[in-house]
Amino acid sequence: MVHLTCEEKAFINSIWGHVNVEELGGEALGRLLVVYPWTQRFFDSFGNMSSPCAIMNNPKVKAHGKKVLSSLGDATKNLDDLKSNFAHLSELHCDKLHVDPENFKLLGNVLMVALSKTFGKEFTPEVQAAFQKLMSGVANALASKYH
Ligand code: HEG
Repeated sequence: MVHLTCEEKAFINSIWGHVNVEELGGEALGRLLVVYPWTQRFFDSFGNMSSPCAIMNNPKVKAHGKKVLSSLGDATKNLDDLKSNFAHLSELHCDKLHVDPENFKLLGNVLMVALSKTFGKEFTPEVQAAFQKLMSGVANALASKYH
């Protein structure tokens, strides 16, 4: 289980206060699909993903990215109990969507890049460290109902 310090929580909340979930979500999910192309198979209803440009401009990618990031935003309000926060989504990803939990870590990777691109200098190493910890907690929580 991860434990976030008060300072780490403050870093996360101050960045999150300036996040545009649609923009950052589209950037992160788009990068997931471009950088790790096998993840595209979960989204075969999303239409044109024939090139990086098509993926990054695909409105369904943006819409789904927004969904994912909004759910992360909810988690930032519940940082001490990520496991119960994500219990339902863990069941969904395991039983219905059959998403291999390894992919949650990949989403963490691309989110770091998207955050760095968006926040530039503000995304300092210690802010990144807080987000890495958050995403490792999220990945664990999302994997917790797998069987
Ligand atoms: Mg998942 C649906 C959150 C990673 C594949 N994901 C969803 C939904 C949420 C969510 C909130 C909508 C649930 C609903 O409709 O009730 N996902 C979420 C988070 C993370 C994540 C917070 C973070 C780490 N998801 C993730 C990854 C994949 C994936 C890495 C696959 C590579 N999610 C996935 C699929 C759906 C969702 C295929 C259903 C999409 C649809 O058809 O609407």
